[in-house]
Parts: sequence; structure tokens; C-alpha cells
Amino acid sequence: MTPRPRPTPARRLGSGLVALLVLTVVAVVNRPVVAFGSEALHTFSINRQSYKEQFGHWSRLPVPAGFQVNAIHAALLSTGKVLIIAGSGNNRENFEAGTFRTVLYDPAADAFSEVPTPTDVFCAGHTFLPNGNLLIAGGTKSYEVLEGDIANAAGVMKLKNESATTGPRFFAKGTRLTSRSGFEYETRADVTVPAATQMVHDGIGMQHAGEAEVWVDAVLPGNAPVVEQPGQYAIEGLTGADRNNLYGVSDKITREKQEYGGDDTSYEFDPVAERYVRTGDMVKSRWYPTLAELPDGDVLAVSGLDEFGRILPGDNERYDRSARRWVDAPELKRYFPTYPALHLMADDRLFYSGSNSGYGSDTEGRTPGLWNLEDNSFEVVPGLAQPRLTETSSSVLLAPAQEQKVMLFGGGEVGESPVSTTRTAIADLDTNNPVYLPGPDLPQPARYLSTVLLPDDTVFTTGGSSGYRGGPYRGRPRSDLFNSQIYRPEADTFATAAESTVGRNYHSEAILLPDGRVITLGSDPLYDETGKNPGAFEKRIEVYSPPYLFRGERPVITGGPTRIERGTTVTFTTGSTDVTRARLMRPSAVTHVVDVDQRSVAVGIEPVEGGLAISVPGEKGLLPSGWYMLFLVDSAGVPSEGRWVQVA
Ligand SMILES: [Cu+2]
Repeated sequence: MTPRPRPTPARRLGSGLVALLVLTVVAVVNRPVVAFGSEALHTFSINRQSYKEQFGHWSRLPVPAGFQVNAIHAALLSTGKVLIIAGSGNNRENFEAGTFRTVLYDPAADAFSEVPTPTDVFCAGHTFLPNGNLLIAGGTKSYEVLEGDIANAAGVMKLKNESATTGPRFFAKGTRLTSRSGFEYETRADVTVPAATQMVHDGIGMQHAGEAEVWVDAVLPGNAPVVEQPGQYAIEGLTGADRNNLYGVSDKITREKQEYGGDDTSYEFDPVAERYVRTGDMVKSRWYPTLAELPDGDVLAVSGLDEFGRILPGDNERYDRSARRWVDAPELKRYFPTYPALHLMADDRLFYSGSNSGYGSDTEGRTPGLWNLEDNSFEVVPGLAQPRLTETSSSVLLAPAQEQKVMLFGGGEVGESPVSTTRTAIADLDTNNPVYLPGPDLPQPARYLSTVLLPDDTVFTTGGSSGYRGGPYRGRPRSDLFNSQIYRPEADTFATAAESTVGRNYHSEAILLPDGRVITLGSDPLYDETGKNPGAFEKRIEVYSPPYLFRGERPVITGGPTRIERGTTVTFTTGSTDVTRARLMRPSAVTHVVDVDQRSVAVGIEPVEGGLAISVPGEKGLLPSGWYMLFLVDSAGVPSEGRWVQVA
């Protein structure tokens, strides 16, 4: 094959001029092409080295069709892989078909793989355990049913057993109960009602009826079987004493919307075996719980909707990791809305930033404060501006964690409200009587903002939308935000960062990768681009490279231990002589803008022969046990790649 002769410089210039002339003429008569021209200019601009050095750079991650899932949850495992959990992925057909998905992405090999998902972990809670396993608890037992789809009145029936002597009683799905006015209702599931229990209080014998709850549906459609007040119901087919001892009670049986129901399953995801390992079930079923790490390495599960879609009235429980079981924690009764952001502080208290997502009272449980788990006391942290706008806000323990400052970003009113805010606030919790003080405003009002700690102590903020689930905002049908910005704590300002190309609202995530980039996934808009049709789940993935990746050579960690103990000094080897800071960064485990795992802890550095002596802080509340990435950062703020170490 003969190569084409190369055009002379003059010919190249000539054809270039012709092309430019044609483009200009077409541009004048045709607006979309003008847009194309400016888009080409934009593409040129954002790919210049000088632009990347200042604003960073986004790229799209090609995802093979078989691995495109609804990213509801994302976590960085200590193997360096990203765990992407969809479960049923907020898709009723998947739920009914039992199609639950989990995918692993390995950024080092740029490879995806599938993980079998045993039950619907959609909207579970999660946090890392000291051994690196990700504890995942709760999930979806039933999907919501909208009011318009409910032909037959339904409600929660509490079946009672007043007899202590006839043992537990089983009632098969489809068992009928009759109201005083003669309407019939059918149970939706098998249910076993325990026997009554007898105890002695102050010398007086008392009997407590056995109880179990189950959904019932009216046999007849329409409004006639609707019951608006508490009532007692007779169970069909009972004879003799059973007719008095066994019965149902219900608060109401209506055609109101039925919320999603929580599940009580719990797993440890093993990052090495890459599989879900079932643990003991939770005490309560939970949908939208937060799993908060505790200083001793156990975990507290807080809030959530129960299996009937009712918010739990302050029932929390503890995971005993050595026994792999959940135990009730009645001594820690405290009510929070769903997915409350609970950050572990150095003094072992949990700071509730006020951020939350999903469901709950619009007044109760929304005040930020420090929760002392020793005595269940709660110290209110006042001063937050726009205190009613904390729903779908995000919060992060700023770096370094030693400063004990938590920053809250954006948020909106409870429910499907169009009200959202640009407000940020910072609480310095290392003071007596801490208060929230205002931070710099975000450029746009934002719900669902992703906030990611970077190794240089800044916070990368991206995504979100001004309207509810990316929907209408101030006259526009869609409200996804494409602007990104980097919060710089030392200057207390936001610096503009490169714009993303994919909108990310509800059910979206962003997490720091070991190589210093940030991966962004998911988004669950209520509407499509026209604002008229239902939205489709966003399956595209983007990766952001911060400016520090375009500023020349990075420090390199060449060796060191894989396991370090709190309160000790250990040596890591490096050829870099310009290391000014070192950070231990706990990987993210994020869902619904809640990421209480991520934290960046400063470690002391002292140059020694061939490397650095790293002194590891001793406080568990500051540096809870688990896997971390060690980053060395040079005087220009350029970080090394993260090196995995287990802190014990
Ligand atoms: Cu959700």
C-alpha cells in the first residue's frame, strides 16, 4: 500500500483557512453549529495542561454493558477495589424477580467483576470493621405501594396471644380476621405468635400477651373496609378458649401509601474472598439505617424504617463483631431521622452533624449534637443557620481529624420540597460548648452534594442538584449541578474545579481512590430531561483527577509495614526528600450522601536514614482500628499514591 503524500505546509494552511471560512459561514446561519464550535473550544480548553493544573480533569470510565448497575452504595475495599452495590437498585421489576446486583471495580487493573448478592441489600447501612470486612446490615423487604395503586385497604395487624400455656401459635398466610362491623381482612405472610409470658412485679404476678405483627389486606376492594381508628379483630377458625385468647388489634386499615419495608439481614463483605458472609440477623428490620463505628471496633445501628415502613422510634442496636451477632441496645434509645450522619470523635462521642436523608419527623431528632454513649446524654451543638434545611445535606470530618472540625454542606427541607440552600457550616468540636459557625456559601443551592476528603487536606465537592431528586427548581425542569469545587480549610474558601459532565443527585456517590483520583457513580432522577417522564437511573461513571495529579512528580513510598499499632512509631522508606505531611486516610463507605467512615488523620513524620519515621496517634476515637491508606504529601501539596496499612 502506497502512503499518501504528505500535504505541503502551504496546502495545509490553505485547506485550514477554507475549513475555517466554511465553519464561520455555517456558524453565522446555524446556531447549533455555533454551539458545536464553542463545545470544541471548551474541549480544547479543558484539555490544556495549564487548565488541568488549576482545575483538574474529568474523564468518563467505560463500563462494559454487563457491569452497568444502579450504584446505590459504594465503598473502597482494602484490596483497592471499589464495591458497587445495587441490590434491586430501586427497580421494582428487579425486586420482584429477585435480581440483586453487586459489582467490583478494580481501578488498578481497570477491570469489573460480578459478586453474587444473596438478598436485597438496597438501602442497607454499612461501615468497615477492624479486619477490613464491610459490615452491611438491613435492606429492602418490600417496595413501596403508592396510594393510587391501592385498591384494597391494608394495615399492620398485631396478633395477640393471651395464653401462656398453649405455646406459640402459627397462622398461615391468608388467615382471615373479621372486624366488629363484619369486614374481612387476610394476612399477607405466615406469622407465629409467641405464648404469653408471666412475670412477677413487686410481688404481683403479671401476664404479658405474646405479640407478632403482619400486614393484612381487606378482602373487598374500595373504601367500605377502611378503618380509621384502633380496633379489635377476631381470627377465623378458632374454637373454645382460643377465641378469647387469640385476636388481632390494628391502629388503622386504610388505602394510604405503603412505604418501603426494611429487612433484618446482615452480612460481612469479605474483600479478599469477595463474597457476602451472613451474620446473625438484626434485632429490628431496618431500611435507611446508619451504621456508626464505635471506638472498640463494634458498630451501632441507628434509625431506619421497620419491616412495615414505620420509622423506628429510637430503637438502636449494637453489633458484637466477635460473636457476629446483633444485640438490642435499649440503654441507647434515641430518635433520629433515617440515615443520620454520626461521626466518631476523639473523645469517643458520636457527633450528629444534623445531616440525614430520607424519612422522619420534620421536627424531632434534627438538632445537631454530641451523643455520649456512656450515659446516652446529648449535648446540643447550636448555631447552625437554616436548621430546617439539613435533609439531604452532607457532612464530613475535616482533615486533619485532629482538629475535630465537622463541616456541613447544603441540604434542603424535609420531603419533596423545592427548597434547598447554599449554606455551609463548621463546628469546631475541640472546644468547650462547641457551636456551628458559618462557612463559605456553595455557588448553587445543593442537595445530595458529594464531599470527598483529598490527601492534601482539601475537600472535593461535586454533583448534587438544587431541586428534589434533580427535579424542578425555579422554573427549570431539571436541576442537576455540574459545577465542582474544592474547599480549602486553611483559607476557608471554595476554589472552582473542572465541571463534571454527568448529573448526580439522589442515590449517587463519590469516593477517593488509592491513586488520588475520585470516582463518581449513580444518580436517581425523578424525571427525564423534559421533566415530563420518569427518569432513568444514571449508570455512567466518571473519574476526577485533582490538580495535584498535574503538578509533576509525586512522592513515592517504597516500603514499610502492612500493619501498625496505635501509639507507636514505624518507618516507611521513600526516596522523596520533600515530604512535609503524612496522612492515614480511612476509605469511604457511602450511600445517600452519608459517609461516616472517611477520615484523614495526621501522623508525625521525622526523617530517618532512607525514609520517614511515622508516629501513629494513640486515641481510638481519632484513629479507629481498620485499614487505611498512607499518603505522603510534598511541599506543593502533591500526594503519593496511598499505601494500604492496617491500624490495630
Ligand atoms: Cu434510597
